[in-house]
Amino acid sequence: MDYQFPEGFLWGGASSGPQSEGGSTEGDRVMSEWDYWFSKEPERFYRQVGPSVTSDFYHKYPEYIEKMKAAGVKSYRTSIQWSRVIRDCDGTVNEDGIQFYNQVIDELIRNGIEPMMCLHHFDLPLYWVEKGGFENRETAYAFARFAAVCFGRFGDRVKYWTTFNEPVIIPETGYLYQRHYPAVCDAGKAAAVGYHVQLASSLAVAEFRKSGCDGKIGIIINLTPTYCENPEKAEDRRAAEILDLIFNRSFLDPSVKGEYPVELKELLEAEGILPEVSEGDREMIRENTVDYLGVNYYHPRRAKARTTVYEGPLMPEKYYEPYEFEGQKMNTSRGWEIYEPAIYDIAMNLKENYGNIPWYISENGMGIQDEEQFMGADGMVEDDYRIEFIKEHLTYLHKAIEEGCNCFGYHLWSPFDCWSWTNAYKNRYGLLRVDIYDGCKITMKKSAHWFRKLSENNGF
Ligand code: BGP
Repeated sequence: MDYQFPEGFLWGGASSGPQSEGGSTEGDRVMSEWDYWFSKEPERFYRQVGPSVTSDFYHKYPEYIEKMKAAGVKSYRTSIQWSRVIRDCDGTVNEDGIQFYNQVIDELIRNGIEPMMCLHHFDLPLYWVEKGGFENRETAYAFARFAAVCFGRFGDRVKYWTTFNEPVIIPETGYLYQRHYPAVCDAGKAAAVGYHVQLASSLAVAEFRKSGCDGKIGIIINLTPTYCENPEKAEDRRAAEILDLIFNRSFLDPSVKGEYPVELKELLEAEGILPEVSEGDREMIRENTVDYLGVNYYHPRRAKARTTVYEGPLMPEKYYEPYEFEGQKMNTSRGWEIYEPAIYDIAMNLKENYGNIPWYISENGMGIQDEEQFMGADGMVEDDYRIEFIKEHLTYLHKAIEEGCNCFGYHLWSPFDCWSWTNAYKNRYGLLRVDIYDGCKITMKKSAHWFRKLSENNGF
């Protein structure tokens, strides 16, 4: 064994409620922003496939759990859909939704799989979208009430909680880059939304502390280490620093340290988009930091100083230009750079600048288009590229652990193929193949067999 991991290391899989469950109208679930957006603008979605079926986990969860276990998955990170558990703005609890998640949690535990529950994975119920979503501060308080219901109903068995998955994506893709609802470009709104999401997270942490649950509460942040083209050039370094502030430190600092970076405040102030802060907010954020972090890592960012004057609406692009270089590895299906050493850099940053907070990889993975082309005669997908991808990332993670970083698990996105926002089923990520158009038949890929050994041996 070349790479042995610490005892008790969690080898897991990550998915989310809206991307796996389907059963979108069952158990009296109400519409979420995704159901709504799809009903209005189906052309935005790859091959016009929406979120109503996804992987059909709602009906097939016992089979998924059994097969995940067979693939060596020891912990399963998913999300509780707010739209399944709470019916309206008044907070009416939907007992059918509670029963569904109770069954899932119990089934996971029965199979020796640790349930890890996230409370928001890009999916706001429509009734809060209609009130302005996170543009409206009220949504933050409603989120905390929903979180309190979940702690009360599931907190006796769920030990790992997280408030948000990739909170920066909410302002980034919904209010700047227009890939999520409401698909507008408005930096002022983006800043306010980001602030309210952080407030919502801190309010939920406060509810968790009050609940008396004996688990831990964290947040899942997608970290994109930012490298500049020429570290000798102050302007290039500055471009990378600004991106780091916007995309990484905007949630990392308040969630872990309880305060925003001064430089970020100055940047927003200079642009005239500093969000309104109400009395008591600062204390709420300062006093309710997280116990641990989930880190989603897919790709880095590459920045250099702008060579031309930026014109157009206020966007991060005002401050940088991306650069490419020879030998840059790409996942061409997804258009993301593959850069494994970044996982080590993330680990060292958390160790040195964030008090060596406990953390785990809550997502890392490789989506491949037309994956059936790699299917052997026996019908098994021979996904050696996925095995290599995992191994190469783990090599750097292992090095960081040897050097004292506090990482306690690795979760692959995803244990099974699932629906992927506007990309629908274009790219497949799973250890388990799901034949979406054949009753969601589930089969093991080569990587599932490999992952089982990885998990059994606690290394490779
Ligand atoms: C993360 C999200 C996941 C998942 C994953 C893969 O950012 O948390 O929900 O979708 O990325 O990305 P994609 O589905 O866009 O290919």
